Amino acid sequence: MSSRKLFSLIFIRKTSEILLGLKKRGFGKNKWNGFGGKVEKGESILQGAIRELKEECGLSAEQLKKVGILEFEFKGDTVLLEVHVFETYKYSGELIESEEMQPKWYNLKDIPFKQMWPDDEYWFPYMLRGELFKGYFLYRGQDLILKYNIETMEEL
Ligand code: 6OG
Repeated sequence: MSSRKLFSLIFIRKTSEILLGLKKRGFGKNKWNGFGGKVEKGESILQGAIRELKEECGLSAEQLKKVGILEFEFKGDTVLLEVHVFETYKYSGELIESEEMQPKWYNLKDIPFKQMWPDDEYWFPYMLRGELFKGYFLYRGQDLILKYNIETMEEL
């Protein structure tokens, strides 16, 4: 029996920059990623996304748009991660470093893929082109992608 865990992943955008956070602890430690985390019981995925963004970098998102859904499996592990990816160009509040994340704006030309989850290099181009996407990745450990598939979607 496999079980599914729901996560949010949020990217704040400017025309030529994207806000990433260096994860300081836990799953994905020392990798740059968007902000986000587990969706808790009793909240929607969107509510979870807004909560995590605020907790991890101090910003309040307005008009979060869902741009992708990613599924991750790890060989030998029955848990399937379902990650809902959001972006927004509209936000308020003051950017802060939290116990979990050290935020930094990156120019779109300088995204640090070598210090990110290996899957990001595959699906970021869809997000940056403004296409909606669904992706599936099978990992062995946390560094090697054994199999993957990405498709563009009309709607999510
Ligand atoms: P917490 O452990 O902080 O949530 N996440 C991934 N993001 C990418 N780009 N690739 C992966 O490949 C990921 N697996 C998980 C979802 C973990 C955060 O990390 C994301 C959450 O935003 C395996 O609660």
